[in-house]
Amino acid sequence: MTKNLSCKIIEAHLVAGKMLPGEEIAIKIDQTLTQDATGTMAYLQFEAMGVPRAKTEISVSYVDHNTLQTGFENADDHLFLQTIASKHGIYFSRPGNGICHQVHLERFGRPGATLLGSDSHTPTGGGLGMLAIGAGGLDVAVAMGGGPFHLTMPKVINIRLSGKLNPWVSAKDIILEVLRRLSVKGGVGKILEYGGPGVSSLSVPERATITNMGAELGATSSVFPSDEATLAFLRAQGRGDAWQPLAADPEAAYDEVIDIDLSALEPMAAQPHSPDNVARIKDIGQIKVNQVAIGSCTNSSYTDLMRVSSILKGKTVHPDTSLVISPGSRQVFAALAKNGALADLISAGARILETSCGPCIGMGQSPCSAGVSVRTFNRNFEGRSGTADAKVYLASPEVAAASALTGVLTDPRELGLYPEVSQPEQFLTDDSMILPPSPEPDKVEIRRGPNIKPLPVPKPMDDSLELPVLLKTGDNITTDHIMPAGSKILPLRSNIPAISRYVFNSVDPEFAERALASGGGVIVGGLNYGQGSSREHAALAPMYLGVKAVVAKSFARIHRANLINFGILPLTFEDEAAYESLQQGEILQLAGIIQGLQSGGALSVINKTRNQELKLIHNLSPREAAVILAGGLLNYTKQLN
Ligand code: MIC
Ligand code: SF4
Repeated sequence: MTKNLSCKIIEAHLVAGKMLPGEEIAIKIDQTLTQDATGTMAYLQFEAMGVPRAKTEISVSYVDHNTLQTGFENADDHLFLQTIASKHGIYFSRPGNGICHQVHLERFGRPGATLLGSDSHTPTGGGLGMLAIGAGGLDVAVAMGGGPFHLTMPKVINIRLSGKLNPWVSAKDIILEVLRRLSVKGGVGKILEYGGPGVSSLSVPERATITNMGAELGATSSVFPSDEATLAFLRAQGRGDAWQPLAADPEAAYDEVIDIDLSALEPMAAQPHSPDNVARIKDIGQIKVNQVAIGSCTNSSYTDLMRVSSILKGKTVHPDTSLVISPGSRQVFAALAKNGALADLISAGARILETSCGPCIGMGQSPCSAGVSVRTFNRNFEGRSGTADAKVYLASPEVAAASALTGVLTDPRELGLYPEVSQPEQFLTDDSMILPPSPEPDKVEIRRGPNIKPLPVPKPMDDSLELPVLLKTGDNITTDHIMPAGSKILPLRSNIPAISRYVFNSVDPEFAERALASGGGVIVGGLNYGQGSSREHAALAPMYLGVKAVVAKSFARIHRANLINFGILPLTFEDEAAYESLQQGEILQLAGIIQGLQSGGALSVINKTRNQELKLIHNLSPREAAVILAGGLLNYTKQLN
């Protein structure tokens, strides 16, 4: 039988279930990654499971998010992460070594492997032909302990690329085109598998820009074949032996095919406040730009930054525009320093930041009030930059660099000749900032600063509940709405009682107080509830405040899984019209929950305020229902052992 590439990788790792779209399957995980903002919880959970050493082929703990040390919290968390990694057989990538996805691509990823990461942009690894999936920290902890990863078997969509990109049009424009066509909900329940004659012209870092932003479509993963370009990249990393060729069989079947002619694409941007609000730069027009930020796990490879430096060389950024650059990895940073490109960037007036997520997650460099910021990043959700009324446009490094020079949003084709930049034969590899685990784990003492608070664990689900609707939201609520990030709140990631005070802070600052005062409740959401990040804090903190169920029109994949992992019921409406009538403050009565969950299907709920029946669907697999009833995945896993 002819098979597509995604099914081949899944089949080679299948532990349970049937590979039919919509069915629950379980796959073996070869590699894991965590970053610091989700990692502290993931390792506390791993520790609670009592497994002495990670059982994967390789597990890596990165520090890249919380690097602005404005108090003791982040530094304490780094020490905790370093020591717990050393003790439990996990590699530790030190702060300053780079953004997890970029470094993992450079140093650890391999075609054909499965990678589970506690960050939604883990599918970046798909650029190398691996099946890389983002998940909550608890799922990653289970995978480190040797457990399989459960997911709904996705549909596989073939994105067939033909033609070749024109000068000044780049990988970012390809994924912006996919977002324009499919929207931020368009990838839910799907793997986007790239193929076609256009693939061979794209390097691994370009492919990684595309798979990275598959997260913005809500896709389970995105994957490219492994070919000569993959081999060239791995050889340049001194890892040619990790290569194997991988591709879909000729005539492989797909659930859907989408054609994109690369030669027809033009420079584009995603306009505020959604990554799918895409238009051509020439149609958006020359709006004034206050800030340009270049970097993030989407666009900070060697070739991206070399192109930026060639564009800026010998010129000066516009006097009204601030340009900040954060290289994606120490490898990239060192190469720019060595070949003089860094000097060109500095001379042009760029403000150079350390290699980390930085402004992408609001860790500094917030734009001015009502400012326009053009960013090479992947998310432009309202307020994420740290400035509530800023307007963020997502665009390629070429558009960003051109706009930094002119001070207005600029189609880079106006700049003339496109600078030729190629991938080096050999990257500057140096793994001295990646610490291997200790050969004497018994001697390692785990350092726990006062910021590390014990992990709250939910109670088993009650059979009946009577709860108020604490909040009603619209469509496409992001995890940045539910659990905001930024330099003030991120340092509290290992302190759930403290961080829970900020749940829904930008939507309704009184939410946390109201939830605590009512002893818990229900959240009502629209379509694609919980899109965006993998942060399990968006489930863990509401759980701490007493949220027992979220009733929404539909859910984003990772957030739904996180709700279940922390014992919160994700419910949908049998009839979406019921969403309209449900209001904040109304009291819902759920009865016969245990039987309702075990028997599958619908739950009967009474809206006591209106004295009306409400039909809600749970769609939980038997395993998921058992997890909820046990009070979350940690309790469930303990019950099994
Ligand atoms: C993000 O881009 O939103 C983050 C910060 O990387 C998150 C993870 C987190 O919240 O820690 C993600 O994408 O999963
Ligand atoms: Fe970091 Fe931004 Fe990438 Fe998230 S999207 S991992 S915050 S660079």
